[in-house]
Amino acid sequence: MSKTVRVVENILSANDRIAARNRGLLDKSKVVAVNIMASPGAGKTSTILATFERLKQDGIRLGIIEGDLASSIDADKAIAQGIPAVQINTGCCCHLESHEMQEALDQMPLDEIDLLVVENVGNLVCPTWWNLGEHLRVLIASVPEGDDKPYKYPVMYKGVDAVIINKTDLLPYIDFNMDYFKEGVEILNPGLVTFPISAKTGEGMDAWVEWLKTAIAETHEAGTPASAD
Ligand SMILES: Nc1nc2c(ncn2[C@@H]2O[C@H](COP(=O)(O)OP(=O)(O)O)[C@@H](O)[C@H]2O)c(=O)[nH]1
Ligand SMILES: [Mg+2]
Ligand SMILES: [Zn+2]
Repeated sequence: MSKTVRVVENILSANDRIAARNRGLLDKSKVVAVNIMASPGAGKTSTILATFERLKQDGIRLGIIEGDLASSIDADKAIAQGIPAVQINTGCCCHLESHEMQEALDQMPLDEIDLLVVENVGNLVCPTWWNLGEHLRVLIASVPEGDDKPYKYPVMYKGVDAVIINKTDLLPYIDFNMDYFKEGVEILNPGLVTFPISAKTGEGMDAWVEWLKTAIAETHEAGTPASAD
């Protein structure tokens, strides 16, 4: 095995160790964490905020960790909605790592949160390699990016629990074959659930939010031994 490969493996296993600690802290605090990944501009922030509006009505207590190369623009939007938010600026790094998640968790009021959303750095290449300790991973694709993205970025599609296809309000204006897109997803990740939505109009949001609520409840059940209650 070459030296370079060993160094990369060591970095990833160090990342996994901190991720396991993060998961332990989340489980202890009964917080479900969802890692949201997508290319820049797919609509991560818009989808998250539209989702939060709905979850708030169900009394679900929310928090968000925002990963960006620079700026606090997205965290400021969440704070304006009254959501506890921590911004991580990665400088020139193209993904979030578990030690950054750990630092953000230290600043979060975990006892007052049921669902913690992590908006990862906009990038379709590597974020799924980096375990943060999250329970669920969701990839957001969007109509203007094109229907061939599962075929071109297979690693991302293999590493997630659900795919959102955002900006369906633009379907009349853009050549996007939904069947072709979904076939690509099915080849890579058989049975993976997909949610066509428009964060702008609200179309499709109900099905996505229902899935998320069920996933939160199931994660809570799995993470809580029967004797603890
Ligand atoms: N037409 C349309 N535009 C959207 C939708 N969702 C987000 N956008 C726009 O796409 C751009 C990027 O959105 P943003 O949420 O910041 O994406 P992010 O970079 O992935 O967080 C903004 O101009 C949004 O207004 C949608 O469902 N339909
Ligand atoms: Mg954003
Ligand atoms: Zn990266």
